[in-house]
Amino acid sequence: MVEKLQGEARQAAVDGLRGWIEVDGRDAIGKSFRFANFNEAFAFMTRVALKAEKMNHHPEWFNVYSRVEITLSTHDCGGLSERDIDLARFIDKAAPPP
Ligand code: HBI
Repeated sequence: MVEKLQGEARQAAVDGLRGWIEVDGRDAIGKSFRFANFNEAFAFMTRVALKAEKMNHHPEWFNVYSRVEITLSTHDCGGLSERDIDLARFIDKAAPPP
């Protein structure tokens, strides 16, 4: 069973990330990414998808052309877990700097 991050541990974990914000109305974090074009956006999504499969932990996401919006939450615990934090860190590394 995955442990849900709560209280100060949750706050510290989210504060340690770069630009991830609380999602309204649910226990999740989100971030929006913008790329030069669809090709760059999809290459990024491919890097994240391969990592997600390896982790068996998957993002919720939405893509239109060069924009990718990502929500991270752990369904198995009904909230945020260390898996979301790990995936968020990877995602930030997988996105070329603006
Ligand atoms: N991805 N975000 C997220 N949260 C989960 O709880 C999760 C997942 N991918 C696979 C997965 N859980 C499996 O453990 C099964 O629950 C499908």
